[in-house]
Amino acid sequence: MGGEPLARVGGEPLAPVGGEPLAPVGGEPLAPVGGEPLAGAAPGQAARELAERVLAGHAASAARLIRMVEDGRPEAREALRELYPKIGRAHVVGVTGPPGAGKSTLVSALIAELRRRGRRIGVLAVDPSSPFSGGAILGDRVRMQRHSTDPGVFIRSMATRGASGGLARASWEAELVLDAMGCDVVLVETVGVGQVEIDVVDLAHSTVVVCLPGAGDDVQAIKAGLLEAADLLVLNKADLPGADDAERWLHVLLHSAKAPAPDAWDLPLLRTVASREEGIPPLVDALERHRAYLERSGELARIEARRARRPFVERVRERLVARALEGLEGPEALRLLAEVERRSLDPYTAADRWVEARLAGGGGP
Ligand SMILES: Nc1nc2c(ncn2[C@@H]2O[C@H](COP(=O)(O)OP(=O)(O)OP(=O)(O)O)[C@@H](O)[C@H]2O)c(=O)[nH]1
Ligand SMILES: [Mg+2]
Repeated sequence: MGGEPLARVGGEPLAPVGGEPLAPVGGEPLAPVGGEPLAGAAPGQAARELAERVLAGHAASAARLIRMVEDGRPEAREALRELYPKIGRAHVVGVTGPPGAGKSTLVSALIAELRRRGRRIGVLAVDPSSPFSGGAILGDRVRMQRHSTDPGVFIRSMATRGASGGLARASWEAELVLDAMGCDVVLVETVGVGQVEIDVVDLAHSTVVVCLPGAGDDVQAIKAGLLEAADLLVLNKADLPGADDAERWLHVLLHSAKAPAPDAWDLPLLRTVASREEGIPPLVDALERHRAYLERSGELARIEARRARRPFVERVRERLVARALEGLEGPEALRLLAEVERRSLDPYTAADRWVEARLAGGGGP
């Protein structure tokens, strides 16, 4: 873990707030941000103190804890354990859609409007380490820069480090930290290119799918399952030629989907020009209506159950994999392997035996 230079760049806080300098914190994974070294105190104590600072809304401590999670530091787990019972307030909004649809510009415009309404905002810009990501983080930095001195806005970019599990994992924890530091709304931006954004949809209470005029590939992206994930559909770049056609087409697409039950959420289609901040207040209104709908309908409880299940399953998977891989260089494993080499045992049976033996010896949870 850690060490790949690209992932490092993506893992930097985009715009640390609360008086932090904007300059990235070198390549040092543990450079103490905010000047509170972790060394010295007992580990449990230090983790508790870090958790307290996060709960008090200290941005540099939040950045630091997210970094610790990404680096797989065991103290991070202790701090998260402290935070977990105290959170669950934030409205998590996923913003996804095809590359270049204007997601970051829209997020920036949403921040401005939400700030006008007095909300505290956290932003996670998830870089899927895809071919599209080359300039994305830099672009995001520029677009969101104007909020970097606002202490009510905390922006963090995260790399997925290749593995799709890595995305769900670190972004789940980062969202938890942002919630703990008092963010009312957490905006999570991902490029809609595949499985990655579906992972993030799993994290969100409300998912905004951003599309743009021009049909072709984005139509495909929407067909590929994004539409089913959408709670709000935004046609951005509504200033471009073809916007009216795209809107008509999207309406057809929406209404060809199954008719919603009378009390179900009616997926709204909104037009925006994010670069000119046009159409943003109706979008924020719709987000607030969706949140209210989730509460009223009981859907929120279902989403919370999904959000609780995901990290649990991930942790179980991690623990089991770690346990099963223990001792793979030891004599028992080598004996099994020798049989596989001699072809007196096939690798499937060998693996079954190994895993069963490892897990049987492990005791309960
Ligand atoms: N004409 C027009 N251009 C826009 C609008 N919104 C964003 N843009 C431009 O579209 C380009 C891409 O915007 P981004 O916000 O970076 O798009 P994105 O979806 O975040 O891009 P990736 O994260 O790289 O997938 C930028 O040059 C924006 O200035 C809009 O409403 N109208
Ligand atoms: Mg972007």
